[in-house]
Order: sequence, then C-alpha cells, then structure tokens
Amino acid sequence: MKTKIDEVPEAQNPEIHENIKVTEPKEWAAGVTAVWAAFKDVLEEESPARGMKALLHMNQKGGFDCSSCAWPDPDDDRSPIAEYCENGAKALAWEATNKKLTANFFAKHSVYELSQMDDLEMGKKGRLAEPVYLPKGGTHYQPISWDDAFKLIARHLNDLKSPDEAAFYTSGRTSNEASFLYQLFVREYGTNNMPDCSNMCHESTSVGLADAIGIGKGTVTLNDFYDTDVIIIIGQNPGTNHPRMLSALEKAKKNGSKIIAINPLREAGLLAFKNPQTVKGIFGMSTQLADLYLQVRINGDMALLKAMELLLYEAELENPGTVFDHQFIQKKTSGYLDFINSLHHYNAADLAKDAGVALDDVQQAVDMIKHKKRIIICWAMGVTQHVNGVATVKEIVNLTLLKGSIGKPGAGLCPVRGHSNVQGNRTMLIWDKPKPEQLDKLKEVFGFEPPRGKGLDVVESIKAMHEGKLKVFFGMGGNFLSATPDTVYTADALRKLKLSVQVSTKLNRSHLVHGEEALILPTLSRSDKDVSGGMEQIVSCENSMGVLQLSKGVLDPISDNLKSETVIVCELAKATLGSRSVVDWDKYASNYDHVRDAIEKVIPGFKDYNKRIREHGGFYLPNAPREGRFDNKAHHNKAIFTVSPVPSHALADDEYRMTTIRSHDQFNTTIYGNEDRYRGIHNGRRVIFMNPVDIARAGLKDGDEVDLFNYFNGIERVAHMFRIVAYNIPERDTATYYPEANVLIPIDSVAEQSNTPTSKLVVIKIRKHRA
Ligand SMILES: Nc1nc2c(c(=O)[nH]1)N[C@H]1C(S)=C(S)[C@@H](COP(=O)(O)OP(=O)(O)OC[C@H]3O[C@@H](n4cnc5c(=O)[nH]c(N)nc54)[C@H](O)[C@@H]3O)O[C@H]1N2
Ligand SMILES: Nc1nc2c(c(=O)[nH]1)N[C@H]1C(S)=C(S)[C@@H](COP(=O)(O)OP(=O)(O)OC[C@H]3O[C@@H](n4cnc5c(=O)[nH]c(N)nc54)[C@H](O)[C@@H]3O)O[C@H]1N2
Ligand SMILES: [Mo]
Repeated sequence: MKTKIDEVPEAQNPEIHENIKVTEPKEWAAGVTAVWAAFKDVLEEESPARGMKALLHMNQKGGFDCSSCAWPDPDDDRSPIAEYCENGAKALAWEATNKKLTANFFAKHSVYELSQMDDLEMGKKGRLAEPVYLPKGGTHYQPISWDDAFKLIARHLNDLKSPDEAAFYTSGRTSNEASFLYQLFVREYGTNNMPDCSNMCHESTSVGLADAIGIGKGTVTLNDFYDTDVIIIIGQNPGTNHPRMLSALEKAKKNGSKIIAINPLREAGLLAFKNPQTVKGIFGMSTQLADLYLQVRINGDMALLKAMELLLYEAELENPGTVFDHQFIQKKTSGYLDFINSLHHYNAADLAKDAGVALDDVQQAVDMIKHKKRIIICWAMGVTQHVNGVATVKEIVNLTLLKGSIGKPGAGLCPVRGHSNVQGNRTMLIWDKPKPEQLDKLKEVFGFEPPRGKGLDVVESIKAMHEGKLKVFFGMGGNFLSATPDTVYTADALRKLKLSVQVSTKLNRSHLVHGEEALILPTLSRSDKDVSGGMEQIVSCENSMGVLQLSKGVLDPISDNLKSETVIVCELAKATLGSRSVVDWDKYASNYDHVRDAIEKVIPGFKDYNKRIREHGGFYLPNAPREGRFDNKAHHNKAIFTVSPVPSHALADDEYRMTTIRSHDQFNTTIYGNEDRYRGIHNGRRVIFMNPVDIARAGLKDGDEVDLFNYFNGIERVAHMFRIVAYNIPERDTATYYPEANVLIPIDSVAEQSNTPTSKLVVIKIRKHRA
C-alpha cells in the first residue's frame, strides 16, 4: 500500500491488470454448487456460528427479511430451513462478519491509502463499529462521539441559506419505520431533496406504470406464477439477481406454463434450473426454463414488442375475437384505436430486423401467446435504464392490455425490484416529487407546513453539487459515488460539498471521496437485533409484490456503538430542529409501534398496521389493477394505450453499444468475489464481452487488453484495461460490469421522464490498451 497522504483519494477501482481466466458459460443455474457457494461464504467468516444462526432465521416468519433482493417469500409453504438463496447467504455473510473497523483502523490508514484498495478488499475489512469524522484538510478519519456528530450535522444544516442546499439520499434497505421518519425529518427541516436509488433503478417503471395504469407498482402476486400460461422475462437476470424466482419459475413450468426470455445475453438462469432444495435438483436433474429465447440486441425491445403486437393484430384480423380481449379493451382502456393505427406505420419484418431477432422467432413468440390470456410479463434493468425506458414499460403495458392480461389470476405486470425495501421506501414518501395530497396529509397529521417545491433526484443532485448549489449531502445507506454515472464528474461534485455524511454498515468508496468535512455513522443491519428504548424492536419492509412483512434481527450487534437508522434519524432531528419541531422524536425512538401508528394515519392501506404486521406472513397493500380496477384519475379511471416511437441508434463504424451488468458475485457496488460463475469469468472483473465477428473486424483478439472510450457531448471518458472476452452477444453489442464501467456513463445521458441514467446503453469506442 502507498503511504502518501497528500494525494487525492481515488474515485475508482485501481485500473490494474488482472489475471482473468475464462471458461465456457453455463447452460443452467443453481444446483449443488450454489448451495456450497452459499455456505462457503458463511463458513469462511471468522464466526461461522453467527452466520449459521442468522441463516436459519432468514425469510422465516418472525425472522428477518433477507436484505439482498425484493423477490417475495411464499405466502404459506415456506421451506423450514432454506428460504434463502446463494446470493442472500453471501449478503448475510458479508454483514454478519465479526471483523470490526474501529477508529484505530482509520488512524492507521489515510483516506488516500484506503482508496488504493479495490472494492472487494474494502468489503473484507469488516463492519463499521464506531462513528468517525474527517475534519477539513484532514488525512485520516478520527473518532467522534454520536452527540458531537449530530451537533456537527445540525450546525451545518442550520447554517445553510436554504434547506434546499442539502440533499438526503436513501438506498433501498432502509426499513419502512426509518424511511417514514427520515422523510418526516427532511420535510420538517424544509426540503424535498430526497434522491434515492430508485432514481437509478425502477424509476422508469414507476413513471410509466403510474401513467398507464394509475399505480407505479406491479399487479401480480406470487401465486399468479403457479398457475399461468406464459411468462415473459425481459431484461432481467433472475439466476443471479433474484435466485428465489427460479423456484417460482420451476413451479410454473411444472404446472404447464411456457417461458419466453428476451435478453441480449444467454443467461444461465433463464435457460435451466437445478433446484438445490429438491432431491431431483441435488442429483443434478434440471428443469428447462426458457422455451423460447429471443436474443434481442441492446435496446431492441421496443422494436420487438411492436413486432409482436403487429403480428398479434394480424392474427386477430384473420380470426376476429380470438386474439384480443375486446371486452376488456372496451370497458377498461382508452386509446386503443390510436394505438392500432400507429401500428400501421410498421411492418413486422423491419421491426424484427431492427430488434435483431429472426421474424420466425417473433412469430413463434406470438403463437405462444395469441390464444392465451394468462400472461405475466417480468422486467428489470434491461428495460428501465434506457433513454426510452418509460416508453418501453408502457409498451409492455400495451401488450398486456391487448390480451386483457391484467387483474386476472395468472396474469399481470411484474417489475422485479432490486433492493429489499426499495418499493417500501417510496410508499413511505421517500420521493423528490411528492404529490400535493400526500403533503396535505403530512400537514394534517403533524401540523407543520411541508415544502411544496420539487426536490432534486440523483442526477439533479450531482449537477447541483457541481454548481455549488448543494452544500450538505446525507446518505442513508448506499454507495452514492460508485452507483451513480460519470464517476469522475460525480467525484468532483462530491468534493465540492461542505459536509458529506454516510450512514453505513461497511466501508465503501463514498466514504473516501468526500466533502470538506465528512462523517461515517455506523448502523445496524437487517440481521442485527435492534434494541432501542430498552426493548427489542421490529421493523417492516414491502417486497416487490406489495406484501408488508415484519423483520426482526437475531444477532447481537458487533459493537455497542451502533445505532439503528430509526434512532439516528430521531436524534438528528432533535439536534437539528430542537424546539422548532412539532414531532415527538423521543416517543418514536423508544417504541417503533408509535411510528407504525403514525404511518397508518398518513399512508393509505396501513389500517391496523401494528396488528397485521405481526400476523402470519404480513399483509398485501391494496392494488386496484390487481382487483380489475384502474384508479387512473388522469385518464377517467381507464388503463391507457400509449404510442411511442421505435428508437434509432446510428453507430459509426468504430462505435459499439455497451450495456453494464451485475456479475454473480456482487450486490450492486458490493463485491463478494471475482467470479461470475455462470458466464465463465474467473479471477477478475475488468472484462468486455464482445461478439467474435466484431473482435475480428476491429483487428483485435480474444484476450486482448483494451481501453474503452465515450465521447458524449464532446467530453472524453476513459476506462482502462479491459480484457476482451469473445461471447455469444449480438453484433455491435458489448457488456461490462457495473461499477467498473460507470466512469463511461455520461451524466447527461438519461431516460426521458424518469431521469434514470442510461446504464444499459452507452456508445463506446474500443482501442488496444497502450501501457
Ligand atoms: N445477487 C444480487 N442480487 C441483486 C442485485 C445484485 O447486484 N446482486 N442487485 C439488486 C438490484 S438493486 C436490482 S435493480 C436488481 C437488478 O436485477 P437485473 O435487472 O436482473 O440486473 P442487471 O445485471 O443489471 O441486468 C439485467 C439483465 O438485462 C440484460 N440486458 C442488458 N441490456 C438489455 C437490453 O437492452 N434489453 C434487454 N431485453 N435486456 C438487456 C442483461 O443481459 C441482464 O441479463 O437485482 C437486485 N438483486
Ligand atoms: N452502471 C450501472 N450503474 C448502476 C446500475 C447498473 O445496472 N449499472 N444499477 C443502479 C441500481 S439498479 C441501483 S439500485 C443503484 C444502487 O445504489 P446504492 O443503493 O447506492 O448502492 P449499494 O451498492 O446497494 O450500497 C451499498 C452500501 O450500502 C451500505 N449498506 C448496506 N446495508 C445497509 C443497511 O442496512 N443500512 C445502511 N445504512 N447502509 C447499508 C453499505 O455500507 C454498502 O457499502 O446503483 C445503480 N447504478
Ligand atoms: Mo436497483
């Protein structure tokens, strides 16, 4: 490690040469290796007993909610010992470690030195165990008491010319209770600047669905998967990111459902599944998943969906009344005729070509759904993180509306969320664009006047920091620097702050690229016991299907100096607002039941919250489309068809599309290891997946080391030293891992309406690396 202390800490992982090994990609996911890999992480920790104890309580009723993803738990038949997956176990091993980072550690290593580590090394250092402070001009974090930390933040916040000079970020693990109090504090303080990880994730879904069907959430329940005809999975990699979904897909297949996968990469978890929790799976027998794999080119989804709609329409014309659900269309939707007329501008062959899929294959997909009504469409980041992400979400809605596939058993829309409580955060009003009626309600219940102006989202916050308009950044979880686009630009923005504060469980790069002063506040994780006000507290989360569940940690925290997020918010609010506040923060901190009572008063759907959250398995939030209604006030309580164009992507001869993806060994910016087992990548992460034809055409070879460039708006962005991996990916498409490639994603390249960074399509140039 370098010992220089006067250098600027690195905003990115070291751009080092890695000794990467490549093997054949797998054709199936999970199975025994997955179970072994799961236990390996837990057992390798210094205190395996802690991890094992926690594993037994994960996703069990009365236990704690796995923090890894938002896929729901089965309502009734949970496996007694194993409602978790390999990646949930990794997440747990990562947080249940008993290695501690105390002030001593920070005294030994300068911030610059720490920034020389890569993300994997950083994560292995252990859990943050006490609050630390970096003074102006300081090189090392030093100890600080909680009291002084809160006073320092309060002083900064109260010195600002306007509350709008501060921003309060949320990552999606924060419980409902902590989220609700957090937004309450932020709004009583006086701003709606609440950027959140949703802004980079499913914001396009929330915007698109809210407009089209009147609610920004999906419409299916887990049971719908068990009795359906066709499941279409677009731009999602469940084998890695939602492994428990594979069990639902397996059950769906067993009950006769077909699966269509739409993805530029042939992902193992979409091809086949060996269920580690069944005898058949343990002996290596797999269930084939996708019956049809449409290897669309990056962002070819709009063209593909339109091709399917056009062919469906032709089939409907041939046999009227057999393909479309006219009764549904007439009674429950508007805009049908305009939509059908818009299809006349296209022909299916051109659309298929544009999508990069053979017309015959599109026809096959259409044949699979044309006489079926029980259709579920799932999607994730491959859809949302594009310039036209909102439009593609609405196109997915168009297809389901034609078929009347919403609000029926076995049918509906299934955006698959990321973080375990990201959906709950929004329900709790963590949002930069709160609705007037939501603010009215806060005012009515609490008696203060909440700010009415639009707040800043993630991209707007970064720009405001750059312009000096934001002076204080407070991060409730997450890793803002590494998760956001345009890493160099964002790092410059963060460095202009007066104060940056991170509430975190583990060390990450956002602690090392900071404002003039900085604080790290260590907090409890999901698996930790939360004792506040002298009693053990429970919290609650909302999963991807709108089910509210309680979560209760089981492990003794590794340090007495950790506070729960809920308590941190209450103490910060007291320190900042003092007698200005009309909220009884002590009451909330002492018993979270009081927080739930307040939530019940402010947010619809939470009647008897305290009672129902303690009942078996929790409860479902109301969801009108699920019940066959569209409370879509803007459109006369109808679901709407929308007309969107097919995007065109002209590439120069030396340009490629690049998408950024997650490896099997990471949770967002947390890197668990250097393996991407299913895709056959070992011992490193700086790879670029490329089509062999492109590699040859560019005069390059598999294994070559290259540098990647982006020139959006005339600015050169570079990522050095990526190893070319010849891969089964459409021509002109490439893929790299997030967050190593984030430096290439332009801050100004965002989705229309949702302002989500376009992490799934960046135009790049590729050149041989020069030492
Ligand atoms: N183990 C683990 N679990 C996680 C996470 C994690 O990092 N690790 N992250 C969590 C979070 S926050 C989220 S949001 C989810 C993310 O879950 P996913 O959305 O599944 O994650 P990604 O790896 O971003 O990739 C999405 C898939 O989209 C495909 N794709 C890329 N571009 C396109 C395109 O233009 N069109 C189509 N049709 N497909 C495309 C990629 O090949 C990939 O298979 O997972 C959550 N769960
Ligand atoms: N290029 C590219 N960029 C992307 C994406 C992409 O696909 N491609 N995906 C985007 C998406 S979908 C998302 S959701 C964002 C994710 O963005 P973030 O949510 O900001 O990032 P994470 O990596 O999930 O945050 C990890 C950190 O959270 C802290 N942490 C973990 N658990 C807890 C907890 O319980 N409480 C608290 N207070 N802290 C905790 C730890 O310190 C850890 O270092 O990234 C986005 N960025
Ligand atoms: Mo996400």
